[in-house]
Amino acid sequence: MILWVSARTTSLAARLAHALAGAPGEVREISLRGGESRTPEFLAINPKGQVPVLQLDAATVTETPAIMLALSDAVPSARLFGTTPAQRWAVLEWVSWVAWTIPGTLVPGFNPARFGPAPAEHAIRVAAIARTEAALESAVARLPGPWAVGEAPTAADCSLAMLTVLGGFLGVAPPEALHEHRRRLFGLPALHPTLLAEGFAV
Ligand SMILES: N[C@@H](CCC(=O)N[C@@H](CS)C(=O)NCC(=O)O)C(=O)O
Repeated sequence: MILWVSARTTSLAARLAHALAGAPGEVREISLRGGESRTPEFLAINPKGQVPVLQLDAATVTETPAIMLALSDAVPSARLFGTTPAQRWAVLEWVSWVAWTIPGTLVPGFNPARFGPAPAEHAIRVAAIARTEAALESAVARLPGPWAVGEAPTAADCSLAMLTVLGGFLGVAPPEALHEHRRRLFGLPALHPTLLAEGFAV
């Protein structure tokens, strides 16, 4: 399998899940700033021109929730979606919520010019920051314990940690419980090579 990513983007969640699962294959990084998601070669892999993308022998999978499921199917022993049907639904709920929250809540803050005329840009950014803070607080209220679902880290934790990283890029510090949650996840030795490759100190 090949997982295509770009450092410090939403692809971090899938990349963390890939590492958490100890999935085989390789991770290939492209530079979005360098326009590498728009090359004919990359568009042939993902016509949407986005990362993450997971290339398997059987299929090419895009969209983070689907990639998380494919990783879980590839390495069932990693239990990326927990151990029971209810846990599977709960993990998918978290992963989907994070995937939806990014464009609906954070993205206008990163690129306000796309969402309104120049005089409105500051207000768009301020509103995005407020929505991000509210989203993170709502996640704290739903966090049942050390991990998002069950007694062990799952794909849900990878998505949640990625959300706090992106929030940080907007200048939103995670609430203490999410900061602690991310520290717990990032403390797992299996994730350290990935974190180093993404430029985090471990
Ligand atoms: N819905 C997709 C969103 C993926 C996405 O937005 N990827 C961005 C990176 S943050 C991207 O590749 N953008 C292409 C570009 O900026 O050229 C998912 O959940 O995987």
